[in-house]
Amino acid sequence: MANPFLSIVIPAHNEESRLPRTLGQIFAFLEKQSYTAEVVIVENKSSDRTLELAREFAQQHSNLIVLHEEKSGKGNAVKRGMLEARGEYRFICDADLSMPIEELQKFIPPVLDGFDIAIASREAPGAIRYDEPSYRHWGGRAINLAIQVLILPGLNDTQCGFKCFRSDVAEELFHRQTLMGWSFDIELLYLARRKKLRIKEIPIQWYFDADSKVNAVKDALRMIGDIFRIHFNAMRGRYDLKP
Ligand SMILES: Nc1nc2c(ncn2[C@@H]2O[C@H](COP(=O)(O)OP(=O)(O)O)[C@@H](O)[C@H]2O)c(=O)[nH]1
Ligand SMILES: [Mg+2]
Repeated sequence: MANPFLSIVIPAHNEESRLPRTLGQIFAFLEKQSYTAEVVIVENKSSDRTLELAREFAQQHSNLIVLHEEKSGKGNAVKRGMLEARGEYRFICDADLSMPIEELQKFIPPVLDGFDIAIASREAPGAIRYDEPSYRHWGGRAINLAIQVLILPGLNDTQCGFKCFRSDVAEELFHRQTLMGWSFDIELLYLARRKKLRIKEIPIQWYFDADSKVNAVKDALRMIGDIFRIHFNAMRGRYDLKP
C-alpha cells in the first residue's frame, strides 16, 4: 500500500476499558474522511487484555497496526510508533480520547498548513477544559512554569497527548529522543526549537478523565527531574546539531 496521508499513533498501557470505545470513534471518524489513514497502537507492559483486544480489532480493520513494545514507558511506545508509522502526517493520540477526534481536522491540511509540528493546547485562547480538578490544573501550571523558565519559553501546554508531526520532522526528531517516560514531549519540542521548526499551538476542547495513569506525586517529581536533565543536557551541548 502507498504511504497513507495520516497515521494516528496511540500509546496504550492497560487500556482494555478505554480502547474499544476509542477505536470505534476513530474508525467511524476515518470512514467519513476522503484521505487515506492508518492507526498504529503501541502497547507495552500491560497486565490486562489490551494487546489481545487491539489484535482482535485489527482482524476487522486492515489499516490497524498493532505493535507490542518490550521496553517500558509512554515515551518508548510513542517513539516506536512514530518511527514505524508511514503517514505523511503522524498524529499522537492518547487512548482516552480526552480530545474529541473531530478536533483532529485542526491539525492537518487543508485546515492547517505551513507548520512542522501542531500541538494541542488546553491553555491557548479558545481552548475549553471540562471537569478538570483544580489540583491537577494548578499542578500542571506549576510544571509548565518550570518548563517555560528552563526550556521552552512561550509554550503554555507541552503535555497534552495530541500532537501532529510532518513525516520528515517525525523521522528526524524521534530518532534523537532520549527520554522515555512522561517528559518525552518536552525534549522533542526543545529539539524542534533548536532547529527553528514552526510549532503551532491548537486550542482544543479537552475532557478530564479521572482514570489516569499519572501518579500525581511520583510522576510530577520525576518530571521535575527530567526538566532539569533536559536543561543541563542543553547547557552541556548534548543537543547540539551535528553538521
Ligand atoms: N504504551 C504505553 N502507553 C502509556 C504508558 N503510560 C501511559 N500511556 C498512555 O498514555 C496515554 C495517556 O495516559 P493517561 O492515563 O490518559 O494520562 P493523563 O491523560 O495524563 O492523565 C494513554 O494512551 C495511556 O495508555 C506506557 O507506559 N506505555
Ligand atoms: Mg488522559
